[in-house]
Amino acid sequence: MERKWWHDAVVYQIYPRSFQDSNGDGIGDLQGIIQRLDYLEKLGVDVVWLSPVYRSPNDDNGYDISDYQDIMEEFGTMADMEELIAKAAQHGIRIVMDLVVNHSSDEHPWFIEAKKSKDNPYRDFYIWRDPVDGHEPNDLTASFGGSAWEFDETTGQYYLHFFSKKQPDLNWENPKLRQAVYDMMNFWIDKGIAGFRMDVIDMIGKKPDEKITVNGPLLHDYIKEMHAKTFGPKDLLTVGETWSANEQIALQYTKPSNHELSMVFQLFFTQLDQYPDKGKFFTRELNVAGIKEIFDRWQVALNEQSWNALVWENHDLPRAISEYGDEGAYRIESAKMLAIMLYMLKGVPYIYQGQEIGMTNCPISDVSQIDDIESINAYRELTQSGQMTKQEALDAINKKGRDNARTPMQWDNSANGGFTTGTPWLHVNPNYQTINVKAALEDQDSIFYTYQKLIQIRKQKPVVVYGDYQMLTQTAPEVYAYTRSYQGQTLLIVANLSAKPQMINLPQYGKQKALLSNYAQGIIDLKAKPLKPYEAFVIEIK
Ligand code: TEU
Ligand code: CA
Repeated sequence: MERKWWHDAVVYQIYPRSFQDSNGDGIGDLQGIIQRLDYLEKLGVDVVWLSPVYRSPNDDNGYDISDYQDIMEEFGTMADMEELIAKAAQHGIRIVMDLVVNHSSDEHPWFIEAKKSKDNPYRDFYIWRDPVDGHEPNDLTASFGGSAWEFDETTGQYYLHFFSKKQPDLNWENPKLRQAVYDMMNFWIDKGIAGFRMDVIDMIGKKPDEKITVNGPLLHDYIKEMHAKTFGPKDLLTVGETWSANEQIALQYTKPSNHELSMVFQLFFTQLDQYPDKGKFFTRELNVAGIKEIFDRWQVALNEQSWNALVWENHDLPRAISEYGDEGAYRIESAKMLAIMLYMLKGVPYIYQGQEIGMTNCPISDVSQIDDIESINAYRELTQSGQMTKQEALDAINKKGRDNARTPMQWDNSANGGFTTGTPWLHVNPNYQTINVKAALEDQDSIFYTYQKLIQIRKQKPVVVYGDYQMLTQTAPEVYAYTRSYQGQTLLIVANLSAKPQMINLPQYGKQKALLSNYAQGIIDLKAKPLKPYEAFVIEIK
């Protein structure tokens, strides 16, 4: 496969609202990110993916855009954005923007115009339908609860919104809308960004009358057109958020010969503690062995034909330690295991802010403490429908709610974790006193240095980026062991995914030293080697 600059890149996702406040208003901003570029360079990341920084009424914290070509006032100005791009480059860091074009904000001028009349030039930038027997056109529902159709009094029609009613879906069947999106993308490409993360891009081919919401018939045509008219002729990184993509569909998006995207996120592991036919707030015991099965399947499926995106956390997901590791006695060991297991696989690592210092979920005790519209609506729907008691709904939100990932970055043990000198827009996790960047940098055995070392190994050893992947099958279901091999060099990675002691028996590898481990290791004898809870290590086979 033709080599690309991003093949050996490491991406760090910043949720700007919660990263660093520079002016004391309690809200993170672009100047705050600029202040922290030294830290990102120390960690060793090459790319920063910024969650949306465009003008927005913040109904969905920036994923509802009212001006794609201007900066949200709370975050700063376009001059700040241009300064960030330039200063990041001085630190060897490129900026990837979040492309949110399945929908806009209802405060975008396009929608304000479209609402005025049925024959407004912008009417067909959105999806309008007549009532049927005085009701919604059909029973499509929105991700944040309720119907996907909102009635507009002015013109007596419904408009489609798969997220909040302040996020009207854009009509991709309209070539004028598509061209307006491409013009906006080229505006940002001309500013020197390095690519796009594409928000729910699997939805832009929707056919609402046939109730097709994802993977619509023209989806890949639209992406090929976008590729040709914007990033394709450039050497940019593009990654799709495609909840509905299995491995086969992922290949359709990402095989270079298809001229679509560089990568898509595999997010199936997020459902390992959920039911197949219920929403994310109905959870059950985590299927630990399923972690190995899913990651192995995607490694094998994409191996030589495409490129994986390796992710545990983002701004929508619970903290990985809380979900797949242990917040208690084994917090540090489990955090390191999750990093070693994931980031030695083949693909581009994506690290979400705070993951590298072992931040955890932040439970709340009252619904008034919730910020996220998804959780607020879910709490109301789950309790009013009688599906859950108030406590059960709070427990579910504490486990899977998106605010868990959005509490402010914990920089030190000063007030508000050093995030702001003002009142933070969202509560800071009280454990900032002990879990913070300052403490991590002062502790050579911290989770931070495991992440830094994993990135260093990736930079020093081409086997990590280009090596063939092979899972070892003769291990317990909750032990994930695999090799990476390239030009005569072999790495062996072993991870006990569970809180239980396990055993591995790999006599073929004899006695070896660990390149990296989450426990102190002497010489490791791979024959009948006991594994402690969450024990993980990387061995360079000699
Ligand atoms: O998320 C897509 C999405 O569907 C998520 O809301 C996810 O389904 C849910 O959080 C369960 O995990 C993208 C953005 O990442 C998210 O922040 C936005 O709210 C959403 O699209 C709308 O733009
Ligand atoms: Ca601020």
